[in-house]
Amino acid sequence: MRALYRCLWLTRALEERLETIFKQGHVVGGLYRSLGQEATAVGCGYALAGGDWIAPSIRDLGALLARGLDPREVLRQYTARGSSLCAGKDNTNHFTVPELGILGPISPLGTQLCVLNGVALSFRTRREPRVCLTFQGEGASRTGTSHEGFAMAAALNLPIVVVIEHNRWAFGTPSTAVAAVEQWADVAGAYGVPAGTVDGNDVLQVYDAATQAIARARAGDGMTIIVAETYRMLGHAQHDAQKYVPEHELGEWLDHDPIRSFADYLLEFGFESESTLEDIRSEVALELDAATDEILAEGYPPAEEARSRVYGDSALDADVPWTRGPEPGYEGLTSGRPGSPASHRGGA
Ligand SMILES: Cc1ncc(C[n+]2csc(CCOP(=O)(O)OP(=O)(O)O)c2C)c(N)n1
Repeated sequence: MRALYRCLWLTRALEERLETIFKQGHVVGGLYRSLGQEATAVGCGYALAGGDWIAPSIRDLGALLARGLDPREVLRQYTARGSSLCAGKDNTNHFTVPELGILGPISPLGTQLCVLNGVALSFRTRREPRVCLTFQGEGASRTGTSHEGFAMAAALNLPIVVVIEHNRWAFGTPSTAVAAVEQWADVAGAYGVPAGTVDGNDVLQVYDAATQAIARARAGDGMTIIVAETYRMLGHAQHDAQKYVPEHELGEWLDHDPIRSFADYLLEFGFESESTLEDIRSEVALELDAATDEILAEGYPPAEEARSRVYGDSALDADVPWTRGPEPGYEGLTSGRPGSPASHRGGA
C-alpha cells in the first residue's frame, strides 16, 4: 500500500512538474494530464506481472510508472531531448519499451486495442501465460475500430483486459452525448464477455478488479472489460480551459480526489502515519528536482538526425510510393523526400 501511495503521488507530482516546465517553455508540444484519474492507471499498472504488456492512453502515466518507467524518461520525452526514447521526435508518450512491456499509444482513437490483440494473439500462439491490458476513454470506445477490437478479442478469447476510463468528457463532448447506455459496462453484453464497474478513484478497488481480470485472462478464460468511473479534472490538454464544464461538476469530483481519499484511508486504519506519507512526498520532490535539473541540461538532437528513425534508417534514399512526382508545369520544383528518385537522388 505504501508503494501504491508513492506511485500515485509520483504520478501527480511528475505531471505538476511537467506543467511547470511547460509554462517555462521547456515542453515541446502539448501536455495531457491525468489529474483525478491517477488511481485507475496506477491500480492497473500495479496488478500486471513481469512479461505482461500494457497499452496506455494519454491519461495513464501512472500505469507506466507502476511498470517501472524511470520518471527521467518522461521528462526527456516531453522536452524532446536527443536522448529521449523517441530521440526528440515525439513530445508525449508515444513510445514503446519492450523491456517493460509498454506499447505506445496510437493517436487514432480505438486502433490501439486492435494492435494489442495482435500482441495477445502472439502470447496465445506461443502458449505463453502472458496478459495484455489496455485503456480507452469512453470516447475512444465509441469508435468503429474499437468495436472491431472488442469483437475480435472476445471471439478469439484473447488474454486481454480492457479498462474503459469513463471520465465524463471526450475533449468537449460529454459522455451522455455519445451513448444511450446508463451503465457503460452494459456495452460488454454485446461482446459476450464479463464486465464490471469500479470506482476508478479508489486505487484498491481498481487493483482488485484488475488482479481478478488479469488472473482470468492468464487462466485462458479470455477478455474482461472493466469500467472505471472517474473524472477528468482538467481540460483535454493544457490548451483547453474546459470552459464547457459546469462548475458544480468539478466541485463534486474535487471531494472525491483519489490520492487524498487513499491517504485518509491509510491514516484512518493505521496503515501509515502522517510523517511517513510526508517523507514519501518529500522524497519524490527531491527525486524530481534532481531529474529535472539533469534532463534540462541535456541537449536537443543534432539536426543531422532529423531524418533518421522516421521511415527506417536503412532506406533513407528509397522511393516512397505516396510521394508525389513533379507536377506538370512545376518540374523545376523539388518534390518528394529529399534524396528520393522523384526529386534529386544523391542530393541532400
Ligand atoms: C479517431 C479519432 N478521432 C478523434 C481524435 C481526436 N481526439 C484525440 S483525444 C480525443 C478525446 C478522447 O476522449 P476519450 O477517448 O473519452 O479519452 P479522454 O481524453 O477523455 O481520456 C479526441 C476527440 C483522434 N485522436 N482519433
